Amino acid sequence: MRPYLDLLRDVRRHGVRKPTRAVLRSTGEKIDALSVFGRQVRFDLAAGFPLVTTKKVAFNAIAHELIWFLRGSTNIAYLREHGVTIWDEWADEHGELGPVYGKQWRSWRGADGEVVDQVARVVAGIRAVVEDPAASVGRRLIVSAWNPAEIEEMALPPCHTLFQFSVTEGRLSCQLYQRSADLFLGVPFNIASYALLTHLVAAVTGLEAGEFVHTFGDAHIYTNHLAQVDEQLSRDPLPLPRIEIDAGLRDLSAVSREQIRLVGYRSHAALRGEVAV
Ligand code: UFP
Repeated sequence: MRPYLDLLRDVRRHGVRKPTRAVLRSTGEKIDALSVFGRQVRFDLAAGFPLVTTKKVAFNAIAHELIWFLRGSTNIAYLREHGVTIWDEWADEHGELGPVYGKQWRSWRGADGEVVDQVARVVAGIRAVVEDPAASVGRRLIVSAWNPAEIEEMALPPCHTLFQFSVTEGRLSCQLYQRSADLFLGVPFNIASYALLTHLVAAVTGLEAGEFVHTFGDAHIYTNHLAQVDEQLSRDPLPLPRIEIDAGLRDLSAVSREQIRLVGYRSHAALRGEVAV
């Protein structure tokens, strides 16, 4: 997890202190962040599954959230059933979040009423590239969650905004553009989520997982997380775990938690930090 820790150190040292719109829920206090604009890190997925080891990260919540996105859901009922609370703060009294990731990924509404399943299209596109490396979709394998016409209706404008796949010599790579990144609390989740997505898409298209490339807009550390970040940076990373995907997986809409196994995850102790909302 060196690339993540190097980025954390970079922003801790060189981030510019800025006011933000975020407040601490406990006190209502406005919170500043140390911030940089524009960074990129990359993870070779053959070298291990990039789950942060310098603190304990809740992989189960990450896996369930991704399954929930892939089902196209925007209601927290599925997450609640599985004890995942990460979206609770944003949901209305019926558990609805508005047209967030699941809606945009699986049923983007076009201007003429056409409904676009971006995930199904991208999987079909990857299969076309496997058949023919010169297929016209090869450099167009994109899923966008940033739907400008629907941003106002979303509980939170998408942080992980757009991702692109690339097929090279039997390996599937994925690059994410993340417009805004809470490096201490959000990013360990985001890295693991997209690494897992890359493994899942590779599994249903008969490819090996290649690289996960993570590109950032505003990458920041909230000032209420500085002590935890310093503690984390004092810890030595441990060997990475592996991920195993059930060989029978065919349909991304029907992935179950049991088809995903995290093997050999060892980490330092959890580090708590209050989320800025
Ligand atoms: N954030 C992440 N990753 C996520 C997510 C949110 O880092 O997956 F949903 C953080 C980034 C930022 C805040 O600190 O949440 C969103 O605030 P804003 O919309 O002002 O960028």
